[in-house]
Amino acid sequence: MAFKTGFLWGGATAANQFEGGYSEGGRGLSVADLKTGGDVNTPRRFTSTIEKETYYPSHQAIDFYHHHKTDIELFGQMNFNVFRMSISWSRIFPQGDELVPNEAGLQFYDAIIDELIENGMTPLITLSHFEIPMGLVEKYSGFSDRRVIDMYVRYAQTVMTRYKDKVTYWLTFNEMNFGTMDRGELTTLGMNPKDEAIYPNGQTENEKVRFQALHHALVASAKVVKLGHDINPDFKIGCMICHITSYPLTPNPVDILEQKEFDLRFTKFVGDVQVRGEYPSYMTVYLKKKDSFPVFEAEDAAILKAGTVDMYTFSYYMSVCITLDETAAETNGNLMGGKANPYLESSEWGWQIDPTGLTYTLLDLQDRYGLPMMVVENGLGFADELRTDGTIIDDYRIDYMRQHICAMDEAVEKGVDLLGYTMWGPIDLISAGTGEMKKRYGFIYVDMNNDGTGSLKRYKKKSFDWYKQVITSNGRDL
Ligand code: P53
Repeated sequence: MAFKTGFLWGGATAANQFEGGYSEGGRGLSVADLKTGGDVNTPRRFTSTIEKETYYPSHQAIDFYHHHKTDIELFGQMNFNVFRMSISWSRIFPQGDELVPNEAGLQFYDAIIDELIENGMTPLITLSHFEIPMGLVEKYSGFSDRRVIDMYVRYAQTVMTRYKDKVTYWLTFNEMNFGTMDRGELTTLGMNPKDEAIYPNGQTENEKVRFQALHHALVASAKVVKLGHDINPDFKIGCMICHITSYPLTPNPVDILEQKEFDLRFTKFVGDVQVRGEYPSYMTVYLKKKDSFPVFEAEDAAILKAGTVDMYTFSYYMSVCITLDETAAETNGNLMGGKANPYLESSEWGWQIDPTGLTYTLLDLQDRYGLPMMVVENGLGFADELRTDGTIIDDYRIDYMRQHICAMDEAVEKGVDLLGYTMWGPIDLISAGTGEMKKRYGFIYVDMNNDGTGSLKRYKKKSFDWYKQVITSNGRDL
């Protein structure tokens, strides 16, 4: 087995899917608090104000807010040495444009970070995981307004300074490449669907403004990488890319080319900017042709160059097939739009399980960037069953993870520089895609239903002891 000594093993979470306590401790509303529940066939809705009779999963989430001490102890029992979490921006700057942070919000994270460290974990912090304060959405339409760069930088400066001696690993934005798709404009970039200046006459998408907003977020990310290094030169700051690995469905050269373009425009573009510090020509030309290339201020090129990341981190759940053949079969409910691969099985949510694709992806990324990497999300969403005797026998999850850990091992054997692995949702939490509770990833079961009812009691699944043994043996005992 090839994992290096000190390899980081743990789990990953996001505040809006996990924390709850949405109105406690002076916290302001975030965009995630206005997203309703849904399911594999029903998209989540965004409501501009909170509707009385509607259930919003982020408000309580799994109530880590009131369970953090015991939840963190459970992670410690599995011997995690890293824990990925996000800070809720609106807990620190409730409206987003204040000059002074909310001390109660900072004190909440003081406690969390200290508990993690006491339980043997180094924190890995995402500054923005699918959320932005609603104040910034309403007043500025998020990153479409250049002034929001400074607000993000102020927020980052506040937390990076406060935790400079306790936190080494930081990620600027979660899966920022969703900003290249019309799905990313609200959660990541904060563009207000009610903004008539962006969406006149009932228009629901505005590519030109979206790429301008994404550009501002890329500038903000680069500024924060530079700032972080000034605050503590030992900081390791990463990009975080939704790595949808794709294959051509057939050897027809037109499919090969189509796949290449999907890979570059959706999967690689944002990471290319964050690693290399400039826009790649394939994207510049593509956007200019569509009149969607963003306005660069005089200093932007230099900012992007000065703020390149130290590590490449990404999520990996599945792969998809790409073809020009519109009649090719799709996978059920898969929001990514790729086609079905006849060699792979899918989860209930249509995500095609592909461990070999993880080895392939790590080799591809090593070759492209030569940077240290971390797989910061991976896992299997499954409708687990809590038996009457309080057990959950999740052998399917153990199988999924075993195969993906073997795939990482193979990549490391082949020369990939892998720093760590934080599987998604070590404790069951709210699904980002569907807002359901039913799509569970954890080693720890949370007794809660899709509508938020349930005791919130925590139960260890069979995979709990299995993962502990994996960590204790540094990936040898699978
Ligand atoms: P859920 C789609 C495709 C790949 C990753 O997703 C994705 C998504 C968004 O649904 O997001 C990441 O909960 C994201 C997490 C999210 C996790 O994948 O839809 O960073 O917030 O929960 C799993 O099953």
